[in-house]
Amino acid sequence: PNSLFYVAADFGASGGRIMLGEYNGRNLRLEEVHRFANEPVMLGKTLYWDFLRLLLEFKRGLTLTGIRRKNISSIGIDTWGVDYGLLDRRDELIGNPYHYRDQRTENIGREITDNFISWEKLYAKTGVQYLPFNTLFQLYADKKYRGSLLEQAESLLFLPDLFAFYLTGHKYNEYTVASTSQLLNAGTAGWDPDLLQAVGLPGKILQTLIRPGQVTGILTRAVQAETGLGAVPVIAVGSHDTASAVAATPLATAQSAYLSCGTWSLLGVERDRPLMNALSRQNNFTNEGGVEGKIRFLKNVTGLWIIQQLRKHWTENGEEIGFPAISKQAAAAKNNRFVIDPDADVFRAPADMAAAIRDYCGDHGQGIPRTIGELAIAAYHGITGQYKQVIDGLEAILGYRIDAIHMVGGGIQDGFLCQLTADVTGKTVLAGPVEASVLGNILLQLIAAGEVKNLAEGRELIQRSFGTQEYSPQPRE
Ligand code: LRH
Repeated sequence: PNSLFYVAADFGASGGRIMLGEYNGRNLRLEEVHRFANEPVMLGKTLYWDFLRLLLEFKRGLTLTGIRRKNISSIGIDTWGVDYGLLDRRDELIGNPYHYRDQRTENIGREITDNFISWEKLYAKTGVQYLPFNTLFQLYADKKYRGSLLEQAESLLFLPDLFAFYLTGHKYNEYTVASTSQLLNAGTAGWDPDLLQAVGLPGKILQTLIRPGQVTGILTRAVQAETGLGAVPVIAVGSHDTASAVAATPLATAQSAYLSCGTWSLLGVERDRPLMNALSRQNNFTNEGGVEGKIRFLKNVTGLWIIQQLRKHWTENGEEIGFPAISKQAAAAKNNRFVIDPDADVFRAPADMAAAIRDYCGDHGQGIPRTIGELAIAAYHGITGQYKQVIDGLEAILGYRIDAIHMVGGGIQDGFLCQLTADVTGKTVLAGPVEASVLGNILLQLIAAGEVKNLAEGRELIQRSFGTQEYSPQPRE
């Protein structure tokens, strides 16, 4: 039989990629078509995504796709969560989408929970973890600082919805990405009108929620002309990148955890229902929406962001160094006692990550890390130490032992990180696939097309096609 071809557009905080998935009825194969950096722009004091550039790279990727293959079955889009664009009544983009690391949300969560709705109540309603940049908080900041813009807004589209809109002309909000907003009610999995009312936000901007696995439109004639592609359908996939990554994780047992490793580390389990209680709230676990009606019960750990920012710092200071070399030097660091708390506020968006780590270690009586290896090992210890805490928290809340951790995403190309994770947590690590978000994206397209029956069958396909690599925990000195 002839192969089928699917396009996945996957936008992460540090880069995007347009990939082709080839399905021959038995196995899945990936082909990279276009890869590009995602470089946010500081405009004065405000941090924005370079949305126009990202859309341009997306369309360039589609053009390159069309040159390789004429018979594209469909396109799926996934991106990071929480961020959004606002459209006015003429469907024009009002301003450029803000980056979730922008400072304008500082103290906003506090202001809301002090004045409008307590954190206990907000968590009980939404089941969403406290992160300073939850969409609810960002919208409140918009209202506070740029009220006139919010007044003009007719539609809110999360980033994947926004890309899809510019391809098809259709507006909707896909459920998995909407579930990161703190605007959904965990019980109904629909918008929570009380919540918007409590903080005085216009409910009309929210769109119809759609579930992953649905056709949402076809490329507009203009985009067809621009890219050389035909009337290709766009499918709503698990458009939150983490939802796609989890969909493609070949979980070995019901007691397995997943750990999606990119700029962020997302560590948790898949469940059939949300779980909100005092313990989950105190440990700041979130209930995000997954594909096939699943709930992603997980926690955000600041992940490779720290290492990415170290690399940026070194590069800007004339020291070109790649991730494999950083990892190697960390493993060989002479003084390897250093450890940071990667989730401390000082690491959210420091101008100089190396200085931030030196200050942190100095302030915590560890001495000053100086070499590349010492700075990096402080981050590795911090990150894997958090993994251990999250696993302990999960086991306490769930009341069972996690028997393995599936690591997926770009970060698993770092074997040192995988081994250290096994050693620190004492769990077997099963690493793979690397391109989890892309594969989850394609999987949902295969399910929508009826080529793959469901998530379980899809995960078998992923395991069969890509396999996993095992890291056993070694005793630590
Ligand atoms: C990972 C991710 C994560 C969100 C963050 C904003 O890419 O989507 O799940 O919390 O970005």
